[in-house]
Amino acid sequence: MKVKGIIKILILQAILLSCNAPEQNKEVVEQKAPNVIIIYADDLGYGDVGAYGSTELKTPNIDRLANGGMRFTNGYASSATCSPSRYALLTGQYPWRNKNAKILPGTAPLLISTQQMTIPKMLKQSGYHTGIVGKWHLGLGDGQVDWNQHISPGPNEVGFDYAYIMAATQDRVPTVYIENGKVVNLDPNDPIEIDYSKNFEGEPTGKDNPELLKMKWHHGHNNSIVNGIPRIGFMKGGESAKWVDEDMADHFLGKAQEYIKGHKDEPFFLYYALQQPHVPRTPHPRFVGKSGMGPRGDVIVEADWCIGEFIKTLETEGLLENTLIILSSDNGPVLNDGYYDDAVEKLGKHTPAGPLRGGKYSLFEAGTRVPFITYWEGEIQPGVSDALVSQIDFLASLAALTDSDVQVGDSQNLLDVFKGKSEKGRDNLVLEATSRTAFRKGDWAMIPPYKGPAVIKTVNIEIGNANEFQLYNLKEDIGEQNNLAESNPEKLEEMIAEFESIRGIEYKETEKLELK
Ligand code: NG6
Ligand code: CA
Repeated sequence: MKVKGIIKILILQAILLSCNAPEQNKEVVEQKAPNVIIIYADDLGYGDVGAYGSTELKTPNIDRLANGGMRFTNGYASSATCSPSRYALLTGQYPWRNKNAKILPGTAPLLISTQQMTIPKMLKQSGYHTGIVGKWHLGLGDGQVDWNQHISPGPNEVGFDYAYIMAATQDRVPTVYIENGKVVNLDPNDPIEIDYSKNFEGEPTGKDNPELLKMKWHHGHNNSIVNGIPRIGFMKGGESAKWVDEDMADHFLGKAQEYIKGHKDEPFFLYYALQQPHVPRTPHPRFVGKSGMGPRGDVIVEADWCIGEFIKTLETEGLLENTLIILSSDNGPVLNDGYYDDAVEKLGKHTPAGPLRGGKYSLFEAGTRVPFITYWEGEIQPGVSDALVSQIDFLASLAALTDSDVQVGDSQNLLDVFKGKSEKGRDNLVLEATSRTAFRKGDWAMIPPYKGPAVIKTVNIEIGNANEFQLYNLKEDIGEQNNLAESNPEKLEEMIAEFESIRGIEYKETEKLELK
């Protein structure tokens, strides 16, 4: 059924029925176009979820979605870091097409052009109300933001009717919530100043004032101190607007619940971008100690609880049967990402990457292959799919769902795959990690040679750099242990040729990034 058509009919019916009995109105509401919700975790690994094999860490609410919907075993984020993945998710464009699509500081200008097509823009055209609650990390303003004025352009200018966000990450300043371009609870007599290059005179820092810290930094993260946690970047003022880290999960959950309650009578799109389990990991006290794995495990338990509460709200509002829920993560897992928080020490037998090699920042599979679930009560039958799918495909697929004619280059319409009606996913996919790219096609993964260290020592993750080509058969060797580049030159040639043609480069020109 055509959604625009449905909406027109509904408006007509609503006018005709407006003076009739409430029962008839209810019927109208039930017929409305399906709501779309993307729940997006931050740094949640392929192996961090029960339905994906975790036995040590329990995620019953994510499992409920996975086991009651489609669970994808070959579902990918577009990048092994946050901003590029989020850019690709919302725009349907590969992040490597945009040279600025890198991990952004809190002062970065808006990464998405206001001219670009995005999921919320497209859905708005089809009559949806659109909202974002949670982590943004796609830049704000034009590079010269005054945090005390209306901040723009931002999410509202790229398609979101409603935005309640943190600007960048929990470890970056400004550590405040921003609602539709305005810092929440800001006292005009205590203006916010932000600088990523130098401190404000007299302000303590993580580096110089260890006595003020309740969480210690391991690498980076030694600039301004907020709530006893040292951050990236310097901040002054805005005392009354600062978030309470331990309350953030509840806070975003509350806003997400408010949003769906407030928009249940019209088709809506909600991008609910959780901040967990990214650093600094600050579980609410009621989750402390719940996982036995320290804060990283505890915030995953907390995130799972939030998802459960959120689903309950959909249920009690009668929305579950008319809502497509997509759940995924922006990149793979990392343990020590810059703070001493026992993530390594208390890991025990848990394997955040599952059987995959690498993690966040990596061109190996664990960088980008993530939990990937679609759920729609009554519409999607429970199942497991091995089809190759990417978050970049949401735009074209949601366009198909809502009968929009919007098309964006890299995004493919995989609606039938996401609904479990087809196993035919993408033919191939370019993977990105810290400005390097690799190629997945069929069962094969190919990583070109890159200079730089094989392991980022601070985070202890193998990122895929090597002097030679790497070629892995993921069906036989999901852990990428057996490099077949030499023994299978034909396959290698084929992969390189296709990779080059999609990337529009010749292999010799591939940037060889020096990593620090
Ligand atoms: C890195 C940070 C890391 C994390 C990451 C962004 C340091 C040393 N490391 O630069 O802690 O914030 O950026 O993560 O500062 S992401 O998931 O948002 O991409
Ligand atoms: Ca992330």
